[in-house]
Amino acid sequence: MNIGIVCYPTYGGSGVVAAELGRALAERGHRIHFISYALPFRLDGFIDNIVYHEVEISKYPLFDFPLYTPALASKIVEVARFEKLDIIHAHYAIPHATSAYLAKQILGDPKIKIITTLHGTDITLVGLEPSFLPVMKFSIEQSDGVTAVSRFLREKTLVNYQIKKDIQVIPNFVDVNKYQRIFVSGVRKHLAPGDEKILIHVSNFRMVKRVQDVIQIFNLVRQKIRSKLVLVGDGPERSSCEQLAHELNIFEDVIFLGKQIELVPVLSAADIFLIPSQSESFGLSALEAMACELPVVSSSVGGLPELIVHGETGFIAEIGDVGRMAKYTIELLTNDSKYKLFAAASRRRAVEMFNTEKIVDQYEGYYAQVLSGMMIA
Ligand code: GMT
Repeated sequence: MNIGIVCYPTYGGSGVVAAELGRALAERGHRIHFISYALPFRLDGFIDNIVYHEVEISKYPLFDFPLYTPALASKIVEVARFEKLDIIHAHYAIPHATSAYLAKQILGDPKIKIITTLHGTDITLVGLEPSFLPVMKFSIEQSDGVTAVSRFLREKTLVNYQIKKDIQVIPNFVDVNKYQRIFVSGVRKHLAPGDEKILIHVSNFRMVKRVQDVIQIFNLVRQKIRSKLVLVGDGPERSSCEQLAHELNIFEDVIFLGKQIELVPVLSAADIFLIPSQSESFGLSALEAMACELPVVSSSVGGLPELIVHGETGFIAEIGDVGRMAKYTIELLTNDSKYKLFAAASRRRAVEMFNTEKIVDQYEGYYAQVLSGMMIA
């Protein structure tokens, strides 16, 4: 198949999923055309069957705001015509599903199908703003196929947008060969020179991630267990998190690593992954941690309970209940045999339920279904 993948190129779950899906499909012999304003960050180097098409945005003085939606639509039209695309797969609905719809109208070819994959904040946060809602609802309804990364997100979409459409749940996935616990000499020693336990969190430091809760959990844990907190990523809340670590007088034990391209060595050095989010449609970062044998302690929101099995691969607590999350973390870190069971179960669940091959099979099957027109309206 010839598939156009439209996605955000920056750090963040939806871009990662789009890039890894494109890579896996290319390995299966499909011809993949990435369409974005920059090269997706996981796609460096030459990869057979993958081509990148950059969207150029004109900076005419009259335009106070960049006109990305029409520029993207024009690029999709161009790529679809020249490369004879069968499918345009939009990851993250805003504005990709809208540009794809516009492109399809211009192309006027009913054989080209649009599939939109909903990732989370496109539905739960940004898309609900009155300035976007009618366009979002319309763009989702007009897609030939729609997938969501969790059952939670499917339900939210149907209810919030009052859409009567069959939405297929296809969960996120992880390359379990790449994401596995490795020993990298020096990383653990560097992060925890006194052989302390290591708690880790990876995110884009947006409000929705509640990184302050991560610090509060750590503050309670370190009163009982010699430990360090490693924070990976960057974003709007980083400064206030640094401030909080200072206020709590624990800054020396909190290591802000900033953005990291290679996560496996850092995850492999850690003991527990924390994700106390306010909203999380799936939690790809938690899945990557599980593949590296990390038990996860999380909030009970969104798609997290579909990923984490409470009492088996980790623990789940009410949103904001830092005391309980700290208690669970301490319980795991002070009971070695329990910890080993949880670590092994995390890896097993990632391998059995969320490995790349299994989930890419589901996407391929869904593409075939949409192309054959066998969709429920
Ligand atoms: O919140 C993020 O980490 C970024 C955001 C994105 O679009 O890149 O992530 C969303 O999509 C990811 C991939 O499907 C999911 O794993 C995240 O749970 C989801 N984020 C939220 O729902 C807040």
